[in-house]
Amino acid sequence: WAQDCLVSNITVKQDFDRMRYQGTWYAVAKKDPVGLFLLDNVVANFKVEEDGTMTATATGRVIILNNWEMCANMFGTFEDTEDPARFKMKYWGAAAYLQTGYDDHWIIDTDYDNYAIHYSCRELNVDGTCLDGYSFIFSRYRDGLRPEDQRIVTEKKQEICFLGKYRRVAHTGFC
Ligand code: ODT
Repeated sequence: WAQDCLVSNITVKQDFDRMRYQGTWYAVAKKDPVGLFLLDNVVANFKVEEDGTMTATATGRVIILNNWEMCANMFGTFEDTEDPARFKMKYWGAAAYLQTGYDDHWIIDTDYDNYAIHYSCRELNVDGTCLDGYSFIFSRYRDGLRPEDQRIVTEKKQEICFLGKYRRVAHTGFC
């Protein structure tokens, strides 16, 4: 099995169910993009609004203006695409000096009750591989993934060509 690492060949969760995805997810690992923003203590909360739109809030420790450490309160709305697991995420912060953006937001895999693998490629290389992207591994539990979920997560990290590029996301109670 030869891996081409083309972003267009990356597969996502089949029949993604946004209702079951709702609620709290703790980031346990992250592959950073260029100019990383969320450092650690990252917790996301997903919700489906009355009109069916998926939205989320997230908090996390950030360092802004080179030196100022704070908890960022972030908001996101997710635009649907033809694929139920591929969204465009519009995001902004509670304060104007926080990051804003418009990123791909793909749910690579989840079992809804324990683990989730998120992926976003911000910039492609000319050959169709990812030049600048980020990914979060989420757990329903603050203390991390269950051993039985680790195998599948490792497999998926490899499939999205980010294996070995993740760091652990600590939960210290800062946020
Ligand atoms: O931290 C980085 O380096 C890049 C990611 C910044 C995006 C933060 C946007 C948060 C918007 C609200 C919550 C959404 C939950 C998203 C889950 C995963 C992707 C951020």
